[in-house]
Amino acid sequence: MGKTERFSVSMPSSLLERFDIFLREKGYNNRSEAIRDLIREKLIIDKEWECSREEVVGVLVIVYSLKTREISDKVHHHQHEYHKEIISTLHFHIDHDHCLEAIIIKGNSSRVKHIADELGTMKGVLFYRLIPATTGKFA
Ligand code: NI
Repeated sequence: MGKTERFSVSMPSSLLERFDIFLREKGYNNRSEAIRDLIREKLIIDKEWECSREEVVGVLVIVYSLKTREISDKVHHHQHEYHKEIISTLHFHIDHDHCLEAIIIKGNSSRVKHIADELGTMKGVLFYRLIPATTGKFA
């Protein structure tokens, strides 16, 4: 880490109260540590992932309902189409009718996003979120 600088921040006290609750819940020792992490995440990690010319890795989480006809087969076949990019899939049976999958995708960021959007917007998929993963080497 290079030189450290101090600055002051103004915000409504109601927002600061919520921030302090967040700190306690997450186990941060002080506000500076939490602010540094939030800024790193927003400015550096997301940006690094988006702009990287190298391969990136993302974890796509999807939840789907088995009540949608042939959804399992469709989700499964779709992943075979991207077998070069999809490294691994964890399948979890949430309850009688719902499955969750955590799908690890590797490639350039636009390709990873494209694959995630295709899977996430399939009929019967109730929830999807792509988590950009990074080594944080520029943070
Ligand atoms: Ni299942």
